[in-house]
Amino acid sequence: MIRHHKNPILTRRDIPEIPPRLRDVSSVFNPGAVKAGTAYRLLLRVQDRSRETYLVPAHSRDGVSFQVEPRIVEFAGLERLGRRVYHVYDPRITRLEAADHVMFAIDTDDGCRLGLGRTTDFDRFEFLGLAADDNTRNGVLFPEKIGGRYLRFDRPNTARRAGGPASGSAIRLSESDDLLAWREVGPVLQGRFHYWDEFIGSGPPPVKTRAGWLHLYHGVATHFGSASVYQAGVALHDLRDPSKVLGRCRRNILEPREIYEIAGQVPNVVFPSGMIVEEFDEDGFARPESEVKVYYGAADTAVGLAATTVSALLEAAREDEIPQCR
Ligand code: BMA
Repeated sequence: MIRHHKNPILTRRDIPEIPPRLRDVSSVFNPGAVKAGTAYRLLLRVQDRSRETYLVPAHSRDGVSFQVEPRIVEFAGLERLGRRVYHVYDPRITRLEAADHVMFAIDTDDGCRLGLGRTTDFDRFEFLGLAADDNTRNGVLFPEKIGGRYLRFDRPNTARRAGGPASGSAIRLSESDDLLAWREVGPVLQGRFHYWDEFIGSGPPPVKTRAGWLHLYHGVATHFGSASVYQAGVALHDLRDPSKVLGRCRRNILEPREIYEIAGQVPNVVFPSGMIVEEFDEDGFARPESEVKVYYGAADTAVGLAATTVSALLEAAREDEIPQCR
């Protein structure tokens, strides 16, 4: 992955004041991304000194210089949820059946849930409902039905490292008939203890290639003194049965190295959450030579952009496994 020379491409200074709710912004990170025609769109996670979290849209013609819109995205209908919502955050965007579906984390009094929203114009966002009734995070919808049902990867949010927030060490595949009621199909990836990805969670939604579904994820190394290190990795899944893992990188593909990744609200974090593949073939498969743009949160403070190609990601996913971690 090659970091863009303009990194970090978005910092708190790029976010306009949106009074009365957003003033003197502290951080912008973990964006969802989608490309509509020639327009790149991000949904940014923005916080100010209250540490309340808002989703703010941004758009761009080149995928690098973003115009941040002075408005906060509201999901119409969320107010009818009937429970207190502390934060809506870490949106992942999937174009599915001609609409952009946004799956996000919701912090409630019962822990974290997944919520699902939808938009067709990035102007009006509709809340479709809760899409998990247990503590779950990092839900990423597949862009098409497979075997007649909707699929997603998600991550039960039930493990906790000493003194740390809730996390998890297993990504599972889930299925649904209506996008709101989900059943577990089975576990697909486990954390590899003692290595770079002990705790894991999906990154951006999976991308279809002729070799399988490309799946970026984040891995957390928890065995260092006081700090955890968040890195990015890639796995490859069978096209017809994504619970089958065809390959998984041995080494991370992006790790905190630059100062804006090492220092910030949460140090030592790269958190991939948006991915744009530039070229697809006539059957809807990502072309191997296509450029890939990966948008990621850096130290929970800024947004980074790193570029690669589909074939480089496939190559990384086909690395030899770490011995005994199959
Ligand atoms: C995870 C989530 C992300 C965050 C990351 C690093 O557990 O809370 O939103 O970016 O930790 O702090």
